[in-house]
Amino acid sequence: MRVWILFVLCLAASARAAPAEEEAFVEELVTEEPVVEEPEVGANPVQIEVGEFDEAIEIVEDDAVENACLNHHCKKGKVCEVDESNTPMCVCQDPTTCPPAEAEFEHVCGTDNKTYDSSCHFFATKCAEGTKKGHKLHLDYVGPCKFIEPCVDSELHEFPLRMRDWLKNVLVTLYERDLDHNLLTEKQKLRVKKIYENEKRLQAGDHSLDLLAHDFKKNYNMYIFPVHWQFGQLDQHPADGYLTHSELSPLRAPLIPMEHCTTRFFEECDADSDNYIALEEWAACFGVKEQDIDKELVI
Ligand SMILES: *[C@@H]1O[C@H](CO)[C@@H](O)[C@H](O)[C@H]1NC(C)=O
Ligand SMILES: [Ca+2]
Ligand SMILES: [Ca+2]
Repeated sequence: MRVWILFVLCLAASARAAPAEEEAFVEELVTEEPVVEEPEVGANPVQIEVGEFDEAIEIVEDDAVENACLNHHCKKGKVCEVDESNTPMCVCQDPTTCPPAEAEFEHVCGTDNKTYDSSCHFFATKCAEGTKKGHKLHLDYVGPCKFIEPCVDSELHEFPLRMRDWLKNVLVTLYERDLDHNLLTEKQKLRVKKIYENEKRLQAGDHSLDLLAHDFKKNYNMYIFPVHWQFGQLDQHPADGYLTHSELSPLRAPLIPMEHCTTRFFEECDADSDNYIALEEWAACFGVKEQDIDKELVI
């Protein structure tokens, strides 16, 4: 549980810091070199063509190349290159140009159940595959691929019990720490204040599933906002009321190795199987009643 909480603290902080990143995934979790701006030595055709003695020209062209790509942002898996007329464009990154992974935790597992050295290697491969076959390769989870136990029905029902309790605790923790960090907006703070100050609130701890189920019935109202809040945290690329696979990734990918029901839970959450999780589907998965689903709470 503790790991979960730390993890979402990071998530919340980074979501507020960089709300407009294109690929929603782990940029924050797997630290990566900013690969975009600096072309590899030797990979730049201009440098190769320039003769030994044309040093002055080389410098001028080099500057121009750098500048053209400087403010040209490419999404994950792509790098900026310039064509003959010095126009910057994003092309698939060669996976061999990715920095080598230094530890196993940098590995990621794709939905093809193949282990990739790092998310850089993964996204570079995904980019290349996309143009070849158009098949949908996604990042599945953080860490090397491993055997994940099938999730049985009884376990599946436990997942939302823990997750709801955890979301509520995460918000209360954010609220407590907010003085220094500005982790919540004013609107969010008003909502969490009510939960925080409620004396009947179940304090954070390792609770039995029976107690969690009982508390959900008794203090149902306290869980409505946390469920909406998490949806809003994820629904940002774009914020359209639907979660795509990559929007869900920041939550899902680190969770799968710890909670083997994660995949099945989110699959079944997409009740109409259109590959998007709508707010209504999300809320229903977490036991929020239809009449309590409120777009205004996604703040
Ligand atoms: C995925 O790969 C891991 C490790 O190579 C293996 O143990 C596991 O059974 C595979 N899972 C599936 C669904 O094939
Ligand atoms: Ca969205
Ligand atoms: Ca759906």
